[in-house]
Amino acid sequence: MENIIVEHPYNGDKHVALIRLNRPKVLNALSTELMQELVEALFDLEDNDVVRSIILTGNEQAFAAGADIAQMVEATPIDQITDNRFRSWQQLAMITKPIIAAVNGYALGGGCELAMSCDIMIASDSAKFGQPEIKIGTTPGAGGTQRLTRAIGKSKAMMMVLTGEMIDAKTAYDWGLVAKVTPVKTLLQEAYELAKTIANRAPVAVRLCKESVNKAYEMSQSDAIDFERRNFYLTFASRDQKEGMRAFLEKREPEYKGD
Ligand code: DAK
Repeated sequence: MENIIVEHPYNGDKHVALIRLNRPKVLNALSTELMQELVEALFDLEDNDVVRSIILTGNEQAFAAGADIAQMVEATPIDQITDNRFRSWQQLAMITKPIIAAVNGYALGGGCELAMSCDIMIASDSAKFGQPEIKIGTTPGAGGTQRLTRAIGKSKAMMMVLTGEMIDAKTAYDWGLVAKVTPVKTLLQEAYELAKTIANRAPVAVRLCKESVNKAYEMSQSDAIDFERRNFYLTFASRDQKEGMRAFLEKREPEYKGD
């Protein structure tokens, strides 16, 4: 992998993996190659039975400053259709394990869209979020107008998308875009604590929770509540549900095996 670094086990923990976007000279601009490597790494971790949660991060300057403008500038619409760039973005949604975006520095354009595609976003107090595509004569193209609007509401999303201006981490927190803001120095430690906590939960239930929460965006509320209830019933087919409830009644810690 040339454009990303995968650390697994992370922090000596076999249940947690970290992927670092690694094109520092161009603020981690998301080239086609980087996106392909990212999806390949995520599928490897998805298929690795011991991995239970994944952290996605960049460096102190940038999570990612967007898609690679140098790669796009002269593209025609047909180039963009035929090179199948969108496929990598669609494949992100196939990952069933929880992905935590740990954002330092810029998360702009596709970088903001990538962070929003993750399941939980935490940010350092240096983070800056924006959809600046309007400043370079285009529009968000990887879910920005949709995920941002659902996260922060129409008026604030319109303001960001139509002006292209950035918001800081505190604003992103106040508006509900990120779950937590930390000092730069402790961002990865906080991300790891979160990843470890999730990794200690019953993996099948974690997967079904992720599915159910995501349905809040895809279905009517009543259909999504039906979907959630079926997932609830389904957990009763797992040994981990029996273990979790028995452990509670026996006043001990559960030992989840993932089945
Ligand atoms: N692409 C390519 N290179 C980039 C880049 C980018 N997005 N962002 C920064 N760089 C490069 C700069 O060109 C510069 O390279 P050198 O000149 O050193 O060779 C280097 O990174 C450092 O950047 P700056 O010199 O500009 O650094 P500053 O601190 O002055 O400014 C900045 C930082 C983040 C404010 C600035 O670099 C900036 O405005 N960057 C562009 C941000 C942007 O417009 N992002 C949106 C791009 S459009 C889709 C999938 C994805 C997308 C769309 C469709 N489908 C699959 C359909 C996404 C689209 C986008 O993200």
